[in-house]
Amino acid sequence: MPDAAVAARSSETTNSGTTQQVDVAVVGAGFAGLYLLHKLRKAGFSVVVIEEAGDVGGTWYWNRYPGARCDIQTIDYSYTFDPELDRAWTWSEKYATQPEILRYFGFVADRYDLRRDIRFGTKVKAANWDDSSERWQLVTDNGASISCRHYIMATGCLSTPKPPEIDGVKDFKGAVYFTGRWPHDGVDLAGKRVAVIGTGSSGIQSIPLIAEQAPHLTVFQRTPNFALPAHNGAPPDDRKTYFETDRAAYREQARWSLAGVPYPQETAVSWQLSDAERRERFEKAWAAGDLVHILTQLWADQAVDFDGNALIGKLIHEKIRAVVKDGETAAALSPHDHPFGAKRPCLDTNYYATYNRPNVTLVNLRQEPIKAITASGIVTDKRSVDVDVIVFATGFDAMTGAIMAVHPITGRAGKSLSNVWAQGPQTYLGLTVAGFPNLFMITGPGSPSVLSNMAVSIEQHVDWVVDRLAALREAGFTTMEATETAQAGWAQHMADCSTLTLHRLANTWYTGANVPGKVQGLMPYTGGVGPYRSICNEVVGRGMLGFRLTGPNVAEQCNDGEVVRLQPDVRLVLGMLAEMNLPQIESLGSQGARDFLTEFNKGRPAGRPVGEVGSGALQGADGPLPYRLYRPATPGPHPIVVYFHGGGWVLGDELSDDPFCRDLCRRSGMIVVSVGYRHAPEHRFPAAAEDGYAATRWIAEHATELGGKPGPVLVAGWSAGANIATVTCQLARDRSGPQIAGQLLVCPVTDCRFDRQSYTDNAVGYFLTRALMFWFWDIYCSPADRTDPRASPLRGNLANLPPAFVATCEFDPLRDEGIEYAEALATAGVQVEQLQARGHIHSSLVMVDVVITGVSARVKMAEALRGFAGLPRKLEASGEDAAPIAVNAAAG
Ligand code: N01
Repeated sequence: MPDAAVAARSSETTNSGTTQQVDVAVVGAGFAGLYLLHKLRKAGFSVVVIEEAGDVGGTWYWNRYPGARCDIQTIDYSYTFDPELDRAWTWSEKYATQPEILRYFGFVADRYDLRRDIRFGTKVKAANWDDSSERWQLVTDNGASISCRHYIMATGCLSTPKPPEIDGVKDFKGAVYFTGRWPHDGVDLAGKRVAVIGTGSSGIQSIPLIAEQAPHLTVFQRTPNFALPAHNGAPPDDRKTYFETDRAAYREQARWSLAGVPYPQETAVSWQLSDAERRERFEKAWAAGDLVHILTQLWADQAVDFDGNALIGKLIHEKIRAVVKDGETAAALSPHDHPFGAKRPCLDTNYYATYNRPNVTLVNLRQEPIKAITASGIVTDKRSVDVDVIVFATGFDAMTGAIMAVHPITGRAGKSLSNVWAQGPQTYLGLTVAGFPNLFMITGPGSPSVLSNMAVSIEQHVDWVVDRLAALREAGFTTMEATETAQAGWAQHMADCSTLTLHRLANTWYTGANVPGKVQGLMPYTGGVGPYRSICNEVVGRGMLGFRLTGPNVAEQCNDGEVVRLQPDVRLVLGMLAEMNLPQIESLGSQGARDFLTEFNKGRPAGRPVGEVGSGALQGADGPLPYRLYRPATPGPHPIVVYFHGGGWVLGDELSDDPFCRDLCRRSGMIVVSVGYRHAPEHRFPAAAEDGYAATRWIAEHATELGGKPGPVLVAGWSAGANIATVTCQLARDRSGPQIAGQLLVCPVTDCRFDRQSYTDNAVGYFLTRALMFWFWDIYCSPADRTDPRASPLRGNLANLPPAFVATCEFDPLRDEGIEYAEALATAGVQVEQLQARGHIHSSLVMVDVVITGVSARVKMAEALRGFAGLPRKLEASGEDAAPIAVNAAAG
C-alpha cells in the first residue's frame, strides 16, 4: 500500500459503549510508537496509541533541559522505512538539538496523519489479559477503556526518572527541577545559585549551559564519567558523501552492523599497534566527536579486553588533565572505577573547560557524601552549600521501569509482570514474555536497544512484530506466546554475550545498579544489532521457533527450542566461515591443505607478547625436530610445558598454534615448548607418537639449558596434539621416564571409533567435520594399526598416569571420546578434572582473541597446569577480577 494511501485511510477504530475496540493498542508516541502506528495501519490493523504527554516525541518531549541533543549523529538517528521521508527531511546539525528533533517527530506525525489515532494526555492504569476473549483489557485514566488483541509497549528505555534518594528534598525552599521533566516554558537561572546533582549524559550536556547563565554553579559528582567533545556543526563530509552517494547501501550496512551505525568491524588488536599508532587512532577518534567511532574503531579488543580497554582510559585522562587547570579537580573528573564504554560515555560541548570558570565548583561525593538536603541547600560531610535551585540529573529507572512502573500488567492465569520480573527481566528476544500472550515490547530488556542506534533497533523491532502479526492473522492464529524453554535459552544466550564485554565491571543503569534495591543484571543485549537481526530472522525461518501459536479454527503450533545454543562469538566465526565459502579441507590433498592452513592462519589476530620467543632443534625419534619456545616475562627458572599442536597428524607445525601457546605461557607463567613433530602421509603412524615421546624426553633432559626448572615436565596438546600428549604419558610410564607432572588435553582424539553420538550430532557445520576426521585417520594410520594404544590411547592401560585436565566442546565430533577418556582415567584411579565447554566447537578454545568466550576455559587450563606443577593455581589478580565498587552504598 503506498504511503499516501495510508495517510488517507480512515482508522477502523470503533467505540463500543465505553470500551474502544481495536486490533492493536500501543503505549507511547515516541520514535517507536509513531512508526508502529504507521506500519500497523499500513498492514490493515486498527490501532490506538495512548500517550501521557500532550504531543508526540516520547523522550524528546520530556527532556528539554538546556543543551539536550542526541548523541548519535542525526544522519543515523532518523527513520529509514520510507526513502521519500528520508529525503524530505534534512538535519541542520551533526547532533540536532531537542527542539529540532521534536520538530522532526511533528513533521512525521503530520506527513502520515498520525495524531488522529493518538490519545494524548492519557495513561493506561492497568492492562489485563482475558483468556476467554483472548484480548487485552486496558483501563485508562482519561476516556474509554480499551480492548485489543495485541498490546505493544513502545515506552522507551529511559522514560521513568528515578527519585532523588536523598533525605530532605521536600524541605528545600528553592526550586527543584529534573532534567527528564524539564518545564516546557524553560527556566530562567539568571541571578540564581544552582546545584546540579549527577554527571551522566544529562548533567554533562546541561552543566556548561547552566554555568553560563547562573552566577554560581555547584556540581555534585558521585561517579566521574568519560566525556568526549561532540565537535558539533555541519554533518561531517565523509559521512555525508557516503550517505548521499548510496543511501540504500548506507542504511543496509547500519542494519547489519554491531551498533546500528555503518562502521566496519575493526580487526587490529591493541598489542599489534605501537604506542604511536594507538595514539594516532585515538586522536583521530577524539577529533571525530562520534561516540560510536570511539567505542568501536580504535582497536578490536577495546570492548572485550581489560588491558586493551585500559589504554583508552589513560589517553582520556591525559585529555582531561590538559583542559582542567586545577590538578585536584582534573583528578576528581577522571574516571577510574569502570572500563571505558562499560558505562555510557557522554558527548559534550565545553564540559571539562567549564570547571576552569571561576563560578563553578565541583564537589566530589566520593570524598564527601551528601548528608541531606535542607531548606537552604545541600549539606555534605564537609560543607554546606546554599543554593536557590537544585537540578536533579540523576537518571532513570531504565529499561524495566519504563514497562513496569507504567502500570500493572497481568498476563495468563493472573500472573503479574512485576512478580514474574521480581528477580530481573526475563524475555524472549527482548520482545515478548512467556505467560503474556500478544504482549510485545519495543527495545525491551534483552534486545540491543540502548547499546545501539535506537533508530535502527526500533525499526527492526517494529518490522518484525508487525510482520509477525500480519502472518498470524493470515494463518488464522489469534495468540502468540513465547515458551519457557525459549525464554530460558535467551537468558542463557544473554549471559553468554555479556561475558564477552566489560559491562560486568561497571555499576550502571544498564545493570540496574543505579536504583537502590533493583535486582542487578545486564539488561540490554550485547551481541550486536546485526547478529540480533539474524537471530530474529532465524526464529521465523525455523517456524516461529520458541513460540506457541493458537487460533479458534487452526491446530496449535509450537516449535519449541532455543534459538542460539552456540556461544555468540563462535556463532559469528561460523557465520564468517560460511560466507567465505571455504573448500573442504579433505578435498585439497595434504600439501594443499597445509597451504590452505598457512593462508588461513594469516588472518587471525597476532598472539600476545610474552617475555621471549625463541626457536631451535631438538632430537626426535628419528632425527632433529624444530621447536618454538615461549618464555614468560617473569624471572625463571619456570616449569616447562611440552606442547603438541593440532592438525590431525597431517597439518600444522610448531608455529600453527602460536596464539594459544602464548596464552598458555602468559596465563600459567610457565615455559611452553611447541614441538614440530613429523606428519603423515610422509611419516605415518607411529612417527608422530614416537616423536612426541622423544621430544618430551629431550626437553626434560635439557630443561636447564632451556632456562626451565629441572625435574618433571608437563605435557599439553589440542586435538591430534592432545592424542600425542596423552600417548606420551603412557609411553613415559612404560619406558621409565621422563617424569611428567600433569597432562592438559584439549579436545583430544582418544579412539578410532566413529559411532559415538557426537560424531552424528556434529558431523557437519562446526568446522571439524566427520569427513575430515575420516580423512585424517586414513592418512595417519592403517585400519590395522588404529587400535594400538599409541593411536587410540583410550584402549591402553590408564593406571598410574599423571593427573589430567580434559577439556571437551559441546559441538565437536570428538566430544564423546574426550569425555569417555576422562571418565576412564578417573576409573583407573587417575586424578582428573573435566571441563565440558558449552556452546563451543572443536577449535573454540585455541582461537585465542577470536573466541573470547573461551577465556574462562583458558584460565582454568592454565590454573590446572600450575596445580600440576605444585604452584598456586592463580597467577595474579588481574583488573578484570576486580568487582565494581558499589555506587549506592550511601546516599550521595
Ligand atoms: O542519567 P545517568 P542521565 N546522589 O544515570 C548520579 C541517555 N541520555 O539522565 O554514576 C548523587 O547516566 C549518578 O551517579 P552514579 C543516555 O543513554 C542521552 O544523565 O550513579 N548522585 C550519575 O552521575 C544516558 O546514559 C542523551 O554514581 C546521583 C547521574 O546521577 C542515559 O540517558 C542525553 C544520585 C545519573 O546519570 C541516562 O543519562 C541524556 C544520588 N542519589 C541522556 N543518583 C543524549 O545525548 C544518581 N546520581 C542523547
